[in-house]
Amino acid sequence: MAKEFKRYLVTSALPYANGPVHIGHLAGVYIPSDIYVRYMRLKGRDVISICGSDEHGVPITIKARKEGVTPQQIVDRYHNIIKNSFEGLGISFDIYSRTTSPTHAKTASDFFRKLYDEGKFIEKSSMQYYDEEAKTFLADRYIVGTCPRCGYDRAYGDQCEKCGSTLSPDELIEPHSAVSGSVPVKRETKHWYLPLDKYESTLRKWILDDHKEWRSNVYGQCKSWLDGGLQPRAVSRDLDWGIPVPVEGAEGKVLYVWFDAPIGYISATKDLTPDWEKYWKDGETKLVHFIGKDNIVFHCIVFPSMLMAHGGYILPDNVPANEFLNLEGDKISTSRNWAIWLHEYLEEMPGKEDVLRYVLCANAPETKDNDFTWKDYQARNNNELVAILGNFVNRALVLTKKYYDGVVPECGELTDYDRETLAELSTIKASIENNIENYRFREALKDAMNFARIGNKYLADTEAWKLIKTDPERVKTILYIALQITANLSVVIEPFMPFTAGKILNMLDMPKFDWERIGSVDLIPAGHKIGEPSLLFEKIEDDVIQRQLDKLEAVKRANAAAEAAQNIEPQKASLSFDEFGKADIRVSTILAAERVPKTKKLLKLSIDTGIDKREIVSGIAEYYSPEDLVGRQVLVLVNLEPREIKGIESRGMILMAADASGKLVLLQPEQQIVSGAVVG
Ligand code: B3M
Ligand code: ZN
Repeated sequence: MAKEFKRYLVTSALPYANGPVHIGHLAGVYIPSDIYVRYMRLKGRDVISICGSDEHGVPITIKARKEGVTPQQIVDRYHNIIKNSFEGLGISFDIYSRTTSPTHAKTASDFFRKLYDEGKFIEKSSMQYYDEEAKTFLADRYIVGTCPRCGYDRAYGDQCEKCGSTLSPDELIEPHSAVSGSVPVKRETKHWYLPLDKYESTLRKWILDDHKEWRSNVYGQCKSWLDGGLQPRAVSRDLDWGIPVPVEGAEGKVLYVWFDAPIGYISATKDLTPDWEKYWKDGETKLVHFIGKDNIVFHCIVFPSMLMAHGGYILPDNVPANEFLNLEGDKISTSRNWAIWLHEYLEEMPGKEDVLRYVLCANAPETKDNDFTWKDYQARNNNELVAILGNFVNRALVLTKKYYDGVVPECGELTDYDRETLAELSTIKASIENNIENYRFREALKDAMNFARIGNKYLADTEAWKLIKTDPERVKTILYIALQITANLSVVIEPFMPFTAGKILNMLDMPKFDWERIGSVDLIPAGHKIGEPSLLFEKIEDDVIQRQLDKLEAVKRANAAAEAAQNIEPQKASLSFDEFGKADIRVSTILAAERVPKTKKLLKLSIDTGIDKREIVSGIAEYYSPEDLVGRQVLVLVNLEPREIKGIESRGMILMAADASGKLVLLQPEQQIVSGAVVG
């Protein structure tokens, strides 16, 4: 069993306020952290859950520039959307703060100043990219170029989103400014650096020796950073959005967002409680950072180095970072709008908050990247939530209503089978605890669902509906036990599905139970009258899923069109009138069409060109069915030299263009014209 701490400080990565939250964020960070803290609260532990918006940094200023508004307007907008949508999903932070708060400005500024005063930084001038047109230094994402590792031509100065490599602006091939598009020059500028190398040996011991229990993805990433040798890291930027560097002669410079953001955890705690220091400075507090895998180095190496440089703070006990969640086989991407946005989900799927929480936990990318599909969402809802959990609770309550008018019957003598069933519940309790305390939330959820499986099996095996005629006394005990399992369920599923837990309690007409009472058989007393049963979950039909798939399909099309717009072919070499005049293009009518046997793409078309009737073989079978084509008018280059294709003499070419997805589209005269009319 894990060591008990006096109190628990749980942080969840601060989402950038440059866009809404999507299912990738939820599965990676916020669902696991919420399960963890809800469990801790049920255990009666002293726990606080900290989060807030990360409102500084280049992505926010870029978004503001694009929309022609101020960065403040951007962060105000998204802070509210994010905060409300978290609440809508039942994510139960004790505080959801923001890094533009006055408390944070002071905390981050003082933090920097203390390190500065104590000589913990290196001051260094270097040559950095400068945009002469926009008159600004180009930090991080303001500089774009080709990735030296994978060749992606829209990599940023700090990272390539295609291959995931961490980059520095100097590594980019053919760099240009994201502000003006111009080619930048190098200019000298001064910055402050935190010498991470000074903390390397302490970090090595702390992580590699003392925290071998960390997840292998986290441990492995830390090891490879440490083995590669740590370098001093700049903690300031030339930018006009952020917390000003609190030092003389630092005009136009702000704290690097990755210096200020993690301090945001501390300032949010200050805003939550005057007792904040005991959470951050007492060795008996367990600090846990929930993050996505792209944040590992900042939480395991950079922030701990900052805390050590400052002194007085505890270090995290664990950093359970998840891998990534993909969507329908594709990487989730904010810029390509390839995501399911939480605020939209809540609006489009009202009452289905727990379904999403369930699916994202059951399918959480804990040890490897995982895929979210709407079909899987539907199947898990229908086959697991409806068929197992909802079904059991409904049967227990409806039978109680039917046989006893909703009054909990007396428990008679227990059979061996009853005792075995109840014993299983206590075993599972220990397993859930062990799984949650070790950040294995998928396994913990399976355990919790096993309560419902056991309940279903118990009802099926004991067959109350048959016994009611022959042994009504026994049925009382059976339903008494079924109701106790239901009450137990309301506790074990609370961390995962708080809305459903609340509904069950409502139907039982009972207040919340203590976690430690899981496994008890006297949660609801005999004689208590339960409330009205109603269904916990409803089946999700195909049309609901299809609407979501159609929505994603539309995103795909829009992206393909945008991509195609970027890939328009340059104009070909110029052509004389004479040369053009040689091409004989005629309006023609399709008389018949059939597939060319043993091919996928080819159709044989009989064409009336007005001059004659002839055959043309065309590669459009994937886009048009033969019956669609008969009677249509098309444009045909009729004097192209004949070619034999699959044994058919094809005389001419039908004019077409490809749409954004590569699909071929026929070009048709705007109105009916006599076949043979000359085009030109
Ligand atoms: N905002 C990065 C991210 O959302 C960043 C996390 C900050 S946690 C201190 O991936
Ligand atoms: Zn790359």
